[in-house]
Amino acid sequence: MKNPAFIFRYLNLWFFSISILVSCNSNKINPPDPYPPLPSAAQLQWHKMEYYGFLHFGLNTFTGQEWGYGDISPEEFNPTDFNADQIVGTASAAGMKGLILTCKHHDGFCLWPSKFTDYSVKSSPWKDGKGDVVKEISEACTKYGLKFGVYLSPWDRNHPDYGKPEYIEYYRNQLRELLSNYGPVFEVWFDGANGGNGWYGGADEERKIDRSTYYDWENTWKIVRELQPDAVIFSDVGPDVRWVGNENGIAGDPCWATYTPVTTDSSNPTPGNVKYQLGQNGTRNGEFWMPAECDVSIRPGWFYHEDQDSLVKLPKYLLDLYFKSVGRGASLLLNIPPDKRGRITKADSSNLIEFKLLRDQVFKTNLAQKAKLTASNVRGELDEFSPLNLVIDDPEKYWSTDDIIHEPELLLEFENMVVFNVISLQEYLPLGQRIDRWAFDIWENDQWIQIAEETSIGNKRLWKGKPQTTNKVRLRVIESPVSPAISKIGLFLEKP
Ligand code: FUL
Repeated sequence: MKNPAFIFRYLNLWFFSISILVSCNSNKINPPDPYPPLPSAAQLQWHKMEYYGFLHFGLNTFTGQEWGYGDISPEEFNPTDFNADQIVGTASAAGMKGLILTCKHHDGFCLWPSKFTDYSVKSSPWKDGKGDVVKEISEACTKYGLKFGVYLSPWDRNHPDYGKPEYIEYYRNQLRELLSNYGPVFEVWFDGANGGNGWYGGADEERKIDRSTYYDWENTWKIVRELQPDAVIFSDVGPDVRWVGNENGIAGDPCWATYTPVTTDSSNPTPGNVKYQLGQNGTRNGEFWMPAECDVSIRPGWFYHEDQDSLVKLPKYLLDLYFKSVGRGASLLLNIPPDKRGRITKADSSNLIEFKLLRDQVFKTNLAQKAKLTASNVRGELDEFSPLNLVIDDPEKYWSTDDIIHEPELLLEFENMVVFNVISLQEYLPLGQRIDRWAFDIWENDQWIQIAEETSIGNKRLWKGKPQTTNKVRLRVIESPVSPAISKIGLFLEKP
């Protein structure tokens, strides 16, 4: 019989070698370490939506105002032919993934029969005071497969207690009502306009509030977390989605998904109290994952006004906005206000559908799918991180490199010449926003010609230029603090 000490040593050595092998191997197959800050599960779901609609509807629709003072009688609210199916069906046909409804705008009028005020649809002649716009729109969203979101204006120019602590109680009660009774909500929209003159139950005066403390946002937002944990919270300062800092539908370039909100003084950044212009670009390596949303109206006003029927944004213009919002890693929140009937007008719906057809035309054929894809480096030389992942229909797959390779190249070779003028790139967001800068070359007259050099990618980067004819293109990551993780590449041709 062998010496037990020898057997023990032998076994030890054996285990040691196996563990080295396993650890080498697992080093290789591990995905890259995430590069924080990182998106939450709710933010990742929201990123996928990219394009959704806004519905501004209420007393202003009937009075021609944009910011009602809070003194208009609920009797004025009387849509003659309200049709939630027509509104939501139009948004659905336009390719929108959700709708956010102004359940209460600054005038304080509620589109649902709130238990906490009479200043609502229940005091209107519409459906003899038995109607509920929030219910009808949210149910139609479920029917058409759209997500539903709510806008509850923090500023209320009707409420007698606005400016006092009692109003916060009222506001939170309303928030609870909306988040409890109308099914799943994907986004809760908190506006930054608050405080100023108003009716305030007849006081008819100016009421200023301390924007950094009055709403005690931390605790108000807790209600959203509690009642709708899958929803994202939008405001000038997120915490999940930030205002892009303008109402033109255009993100900055670059537009980082990360952001550190700051104020001009030492106060706490809150909605209405932040250097909002910084939201356009965000903050590279900022403190929070807080991507931008670009809100814009299809018309000059947020509410429907008949005299703006000839000023509806044109399909080509909307496509341009799409490139400058979604194409810069942000989302596009396009307002389509129902008219006095309670329907989307013809002018708006035909431009929306035309805009959808334009997008379909551009993104129908991804030429990159015809290419042979090779990369200067593939993480661990494993299929799991292969560049082939860039053209398959699986959002969980991506191309990545070994940890020490930060600036790799990707080659796309075609059997025949291709013509494209749009490049689309997407990063694999669960691992953070990793890439700082990239360039794109085409092969022409036996040499590489650079056609693009850009910065942020994030959820999506769309580049558009002149039509390029070639049989070989190259993506170069030229600045990145870590190994990149890219999930999609697209080459498209937008026809003139
Ligand atoms: C702004 C509001 O004051 C406008 O009326 C509109 O609702 C827009 C979306 O947000 O801050």
